[in-house]
Formats: sequence, structure tokens, C-alpha cells
Amino acid sequence: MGKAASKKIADPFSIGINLETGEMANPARHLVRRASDMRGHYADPAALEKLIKDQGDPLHYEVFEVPVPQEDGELMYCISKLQPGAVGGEFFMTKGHYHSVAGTAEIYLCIRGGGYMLMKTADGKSAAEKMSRGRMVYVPPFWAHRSVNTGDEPLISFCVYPGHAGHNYGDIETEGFPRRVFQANGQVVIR
Ligand code: S6P
Ligand code: ZN
Repeated sequence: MGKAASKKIADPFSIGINLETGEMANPARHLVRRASDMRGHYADPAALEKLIKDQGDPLHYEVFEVPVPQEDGELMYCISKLQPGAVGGEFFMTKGHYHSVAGTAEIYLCIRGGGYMLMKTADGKSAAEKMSRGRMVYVPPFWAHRSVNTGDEPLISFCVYPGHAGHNYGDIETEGFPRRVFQANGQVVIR
């Protein structure tokens, strides 16, 4: 008897995603991160505090999801929407995470805006892949990933990853990523 026979088989479904705005029909989960949620992540903490004070703790990024069972064999999907801006010259970015089940990959299809996906492994490798409309970034198993918006409009991506992957913020808050993305004299600079 196959595995499917021992488990209730779910019904297929489909949803609409607006490819201009990233809006997902009836998202069941809406994660919101504001500037104050990003403490500890930018190179210039004083600039972040100034932004929080001057701009009333502005929206940083949102994730819209319709959760599927968090099980091996399922595929979780979401829309990630990262606002444009900078903190002390460092472009707005997501916190970044490994997956709790470290050997699980993720696909990001950029549908609007531009930026980079910064990635690192626990044993010291580092990578940056460009994100732009119509470009797909493959995050292999074991790579922590953080997106960075270098444009002047929201960076919107459609993400797909295994249902049981989970999030592990591990060493991100203490060590960050080896590379950061800044604006300098109107240029995008990865240091
Ligand atoms: C999940 C996927 C995204 C991120 C989202 C927020 O594996 O990579 O849904 O959760 O972009 O990022 P973070 O780093 O704050 O969880
Ligand atoms: Zn992920």
C-alpha cells in the first residue's frame, strides 16, 4: 500500500496572485516586520534608531502566506514584499534565516523591483545573486538567505519551499551575513 493511502489526500486548489502588486487572494497569514524588528541587523544601529524615531517605525517588509501542512512532501508558498529604503546607507533587507531542517532548498521568483539575495553557509561560504523581475534565485539546502531591496519600489518575490523546512535565525542576529549592500555616490556597492 502506498504512502498516500495511509494519509488523507488533500484536494487540489488554485489562487490568484497579482503580478504587478504581489497581492495574494485571501492570505491566511500576514507577517509584518517594522524597522524596530530589525534591531541588531544593520551596520549602523544609531541610524536605525533615528529612522524609527523620525519616521514612526516604518513598515519594512511583509510576508503573505496561505499555509499548507508543515510536512515533508508539502510545498509552502508565499509572497515576500520588501519596502525600498536605507539605514545609514545600507539598503533595506530581510532578517534572513536558515531553514530548521537545514537540508531544504527554496526558490524565489522575483516579480517586481530589484535587489540581491545574500546567502551564506555555516562553514563560511558566501554568495550574492541578483534579483529582478522575471529572475529566479535558487537557494540550495544549507544556505541562509536574506533579500535586499536596492531599488526605489517594493521588491516582491514569490517563494516556494518544503512544508517542513521551518525557520532558524541561528547565528544571523549575532554574526549577520559576510556581505552587506550599500548605496554610495548613487551606486550599489556590495562590501
Ligand atoms: C521562508 C521564506 C520567506 C521569508 C520571508 C521573511 O522560508 O524565505 O517567506 O520567511 O521573506 O524573511 P525572514 O528572514 O524575516 O524570515
Ligand atoms: Zn527560507
